[in-house]
Amino acid sequence: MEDNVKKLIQYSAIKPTGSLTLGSYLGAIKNWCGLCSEYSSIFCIADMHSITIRMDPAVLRRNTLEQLAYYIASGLDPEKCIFYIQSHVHEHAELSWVLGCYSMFGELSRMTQFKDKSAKNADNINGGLFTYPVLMAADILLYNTDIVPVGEDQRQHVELCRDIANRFNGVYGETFKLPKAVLPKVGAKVMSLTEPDKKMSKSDDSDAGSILLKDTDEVIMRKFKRAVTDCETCVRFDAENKKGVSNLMAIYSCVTGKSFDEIEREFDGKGYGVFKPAVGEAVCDTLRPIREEANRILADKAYLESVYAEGARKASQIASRTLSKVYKKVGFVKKP
Ligand code: ATP
Ligand code: LTN
Repeated sequence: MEDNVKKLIQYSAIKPTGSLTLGSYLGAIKNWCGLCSEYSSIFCIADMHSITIRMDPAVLRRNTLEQLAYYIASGLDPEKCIFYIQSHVHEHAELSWVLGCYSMFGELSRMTQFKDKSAKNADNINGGLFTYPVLMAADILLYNTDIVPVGEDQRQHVELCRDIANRFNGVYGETFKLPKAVLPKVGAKVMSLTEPDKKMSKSDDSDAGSILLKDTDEVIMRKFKRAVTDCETCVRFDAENKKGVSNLMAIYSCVTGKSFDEIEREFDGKGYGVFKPAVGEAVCDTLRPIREEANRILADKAYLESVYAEGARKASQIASRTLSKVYKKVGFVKKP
């Protein structure tokens, strides 16, 4: 019965530029899991987006498989979701070209991620970095996506995707659905443990501020014990003046489900020497089963291959329909 009711579609992706972090998990993957029962779910490993920075080919290949293993280990079910690797579905590159012709130089120049990454990689400000959001719009629009669960940093790209889709629809008539970004209430921007005014990121030069999903309990505990706080001793949420502590509270809230009030009460009079290891332990308890399951899945290459082969087949079916519609609308002669 339930299968006859057409569900709305959630679509998201992560680029395999490094090992997934607690930020990617709390900001994106955890939210995907929660939405799975309500939405048809499609999750991509955006390997094409990864080469906007220089990647060692062997590392990119390893990260790609590792990321798929972590998707599954986090609780996403390959029987119910489509998982695929972006470069396996050629329609992404093709729709991206078309959408590039409906994206404006000015709007692409204004993207915060482009400005940040350009400043960070001043010797490699390539065309791919600039048109990155166009490929991302193609990813989303190929699948008639309704919602895109992402972290705060990707909100701007989803907004741009809507603008591009709207512009195209304005010229050619209703073609694309307009997708909406969906952010978690807490955890949409997990900050670095060592520099709490910077986002926790998988491509950071040093990983001292980032918790990697593959970190052992020991490493996780060490990183939390060294987390930057402030010179007070009270556990109180104040995102302006107590960035480090507020970030730790947000993490603790995400992994325990406790509210900020409850957390303040729990650590009343206890100080950071008690608070920081408690956050570390709660994070270990959340990540340990995921890490163990990911390692088990990663050892079974044949299983992983069957998942991404089947995913590419299903994704291509949907993507090719959308691309044909677009090619027709813009006036390309149908291939005999
Ligand atoms: P990179 O360092 O290569 O730019 P990243 O670590 O910033 O990568 P992405 O691959 O860009 O992570 O993001 C994957 C998903 O996780 C996106 O939806 C993004 O919004 C979310 N995300 C990443 N980092 C965080 C974070 N620190 N807090 C919340 N969400 C995050
Ligand atoms: N740019 C995103 C990754 C990404 C994505 C997408 C997210 C690529 N294509 C489509 C949502 C929908 C990032 O996390 N940096």
